[in-house]
Amino acid sequence: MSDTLDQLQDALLGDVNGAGDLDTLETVRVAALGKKGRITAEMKNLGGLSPDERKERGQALNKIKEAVASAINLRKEALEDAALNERLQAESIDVSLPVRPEEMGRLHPISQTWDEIVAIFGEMGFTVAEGPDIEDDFHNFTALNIPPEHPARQEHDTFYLQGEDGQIDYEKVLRTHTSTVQIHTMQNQEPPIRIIAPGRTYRSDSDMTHTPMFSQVEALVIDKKTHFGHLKGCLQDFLSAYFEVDNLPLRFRSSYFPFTEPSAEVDIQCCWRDGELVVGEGDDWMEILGSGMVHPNVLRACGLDPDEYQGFAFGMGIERIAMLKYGIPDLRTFFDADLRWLRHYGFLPMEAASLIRGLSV
Ligand code: 2NM
Repeated sequence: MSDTLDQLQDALLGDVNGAGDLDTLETVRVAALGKKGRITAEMKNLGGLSPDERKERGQALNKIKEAVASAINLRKEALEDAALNERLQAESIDVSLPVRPEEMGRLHPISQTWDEIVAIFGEMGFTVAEGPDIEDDFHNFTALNIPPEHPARQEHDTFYLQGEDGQIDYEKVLRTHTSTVQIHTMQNQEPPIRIIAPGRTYRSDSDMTHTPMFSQVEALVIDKKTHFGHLKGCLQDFLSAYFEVDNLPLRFRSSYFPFTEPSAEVDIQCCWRDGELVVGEGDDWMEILGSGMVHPNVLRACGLDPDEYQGFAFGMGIERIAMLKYGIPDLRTFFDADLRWLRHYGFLPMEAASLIRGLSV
């Protein structure tokens, strides 16, 4: 290859590698390989040469052409990579920036209250248990010491499902309480047991203070020596934490449930001030939940020996304790799916319940 062709190749490669952007590179490509480019011009000159010279110089020019073309491709890739990186740099977003406030959704008060309950009992060593919404007669009634013909069955306003023949199937009920989950747990798990069962429950009842679907949380503790004092301590700790009142005064009133003996309803101290409920002060009492020592018949129905094991249980309505804590006056509004209501009573996702940050902000 002659000096001049070497110089031509060096000059063209120098131009290619010196191109600082894609536009410049394209100009360089046209100047070398385009119709009026320098290599193209050299090719045109081959016609005036002897056959031997033409062959030799033609091959040399082809090599230069290939070298320049592949150098252009390499340079193009490098410039495109650089351009992409520059764009990614410019487009990077700070994911720690707050969400635009006007687009923030809200947690429903039931979700918030549910999370608070789970956080408090979680800290106390309880785990969350769940079960199906559709249950059989045994889990919803019989195992809970509510035999057929027991008046409590009427009081529960039970929803039964239809069987395939279109008749009521008394073996398929929408659970009227989450005690069904406690029954499953006692059947399937060796004590010690320490669970809460939050979930949806159903009763055919609808007025100012009742909705056909509502949420409950029930708790169950079973061990060899679990006694009423443990129940009192557990409720004292839970209710004080939930209502954020140190040593919230409680009152245990003797009561009756088929599934517990003895049974007690629990009231919290409160008073009304400017039309608002104040918890932990004054001389009024507000009923908050039902509780008791699990009835020996219930233990037996689940395959536990009442001479070996005993324990306590309690249950409360989640909507009800949400209304009391957050001043929501009407139960039925929980289920209206009214966005204005949700904006007012709902919670920002970042305020999610935890015992570390405090329950409510
Ligand atoms: C309540 C009140 C008192 C309760 C009992 C049981 C079970 F399955 F262990 F027997 N679970 N929940 C119970 C006891 C529920 O709700 C007002």
